[in-house]
Amino acid sequence: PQTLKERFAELIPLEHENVKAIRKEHGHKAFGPVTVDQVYGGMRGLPALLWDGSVLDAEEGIRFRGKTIPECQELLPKAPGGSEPLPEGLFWLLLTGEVPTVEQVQALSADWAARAALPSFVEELIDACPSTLHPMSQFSIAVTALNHDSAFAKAYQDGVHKKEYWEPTFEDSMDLIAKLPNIAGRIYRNLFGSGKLPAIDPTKDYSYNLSNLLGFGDNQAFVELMRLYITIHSDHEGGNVSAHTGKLVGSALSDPFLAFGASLNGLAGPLHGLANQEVLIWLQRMIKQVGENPSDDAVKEYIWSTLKGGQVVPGYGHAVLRKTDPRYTAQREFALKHLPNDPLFKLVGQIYKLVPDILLAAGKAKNPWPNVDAHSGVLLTYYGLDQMKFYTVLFGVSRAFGVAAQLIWDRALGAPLERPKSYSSEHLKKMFANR
Ligand code: AMX
Repeated sequence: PQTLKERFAELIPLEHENVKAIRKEHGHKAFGPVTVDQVYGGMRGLPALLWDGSVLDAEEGIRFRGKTIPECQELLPKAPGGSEPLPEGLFWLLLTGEVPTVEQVQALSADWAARAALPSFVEELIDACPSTLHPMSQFSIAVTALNHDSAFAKAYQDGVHKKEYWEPTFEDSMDLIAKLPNIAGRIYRNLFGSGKLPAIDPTKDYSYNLSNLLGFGDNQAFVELMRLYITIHSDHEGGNVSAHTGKLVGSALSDPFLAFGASLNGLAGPLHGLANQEVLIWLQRMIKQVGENPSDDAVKEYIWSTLKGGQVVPGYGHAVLRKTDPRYTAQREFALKHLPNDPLFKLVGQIYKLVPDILLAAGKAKNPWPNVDAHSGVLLTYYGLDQMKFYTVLFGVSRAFGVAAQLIWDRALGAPLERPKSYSSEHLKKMFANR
């Protein structure tokens, strides 16, 4: 069967034509006004980026190449005996817009397994990190260091033609994704696990190998969780901090390792990917304060105390979404299937009933509903991965899929250096004084 690289190469000229036609017909048209408030307000709602893998609708949530999460769960190839989509298939979908065959997905699993080994100096770098260094910082260090062997950086130094940028970017992106399980597994074992890191099994899929490196390879349900987890965390259109950072840094022709290392540093912030860690810390504090089976009133009081303390309720709210995140719903359904009676899952369900009304009553958050991070930690905890400092690393493994797919397209389409215009407050005052 055709490889991903062969299929992608066929799509490049078609997409060049597509973009040319769009720009010819619509290039001069305006989205609407840009307000001064948007400049001060974190550019919320500002249309400014091209991102092909996924688009986020405020009400409906994410679609990967036009497909909802339930559609991906139905259409993408599964592992033998599994019912969750293989992230390999999702990567194919993100890059090509097409659903791959089972054989194509198997070939991708084998390709990634073959690329998975880390340079020994990167292993030593990870091993040299103090156990007090946050796993996300260790992750970022390791990914950045992979730039040592970047095909893109080398090709650029060798004077590669612009038209060929996509090819070493594709190779680097495949290497990047392939090496993440060994990085994540090594960090996890150094910090929390015991025993030697097992070898990658070249006959198994990516999520099995990741699970096995973390010490959960024997647990079929955990492996299934990883397949779902990596699929749903992969991409959330282009404006979120990790995706946008990767695209921005890549636009300077920094290679995919440097670009994605930067993404990880953004993902490590508590308002973005670190929220999955924060949710678990918040839940544990709640249990300590109100006990294991708290009344609704006790939970409400705890939520209010968070808000009154000038803190956010982690896992709730979103910059774009205005309804319950379908990534939350997918994880809730997984929990209903695999751990319906888990006390922590029940607590998360109880909180889901109480937080939105409180956030609405508090009157600030534009979206009172849960996002992806409100649920992921509870599932991991159930299977014994209860070291919450590690949670954002798993988010990072997944986010590489979305960022890498766009980096490859950006280099294939000759995306220019990003350079928006900024103003000082003094300048803005003068500009708008008489308008
Ligand atoms: N708890 C308390 N206050 C909240 C809140 C929450 N969950 N969500 C929003 N607010 C507050 C904001 O802090 C802001 O307060 P301010 O006016 O005093 O600055 C006000 O409501 C308006 O904010 P907004 O327009 O609704 O949200 P935003 O687009 O500025 O921010 C987000 C979005 C996600 C950062 C915010 O909802 C938040 O902090 N949520 C909690 C952290 C979290 O779960 N992050 C993960 C998001 C998903 C992800 O990236 N992984």
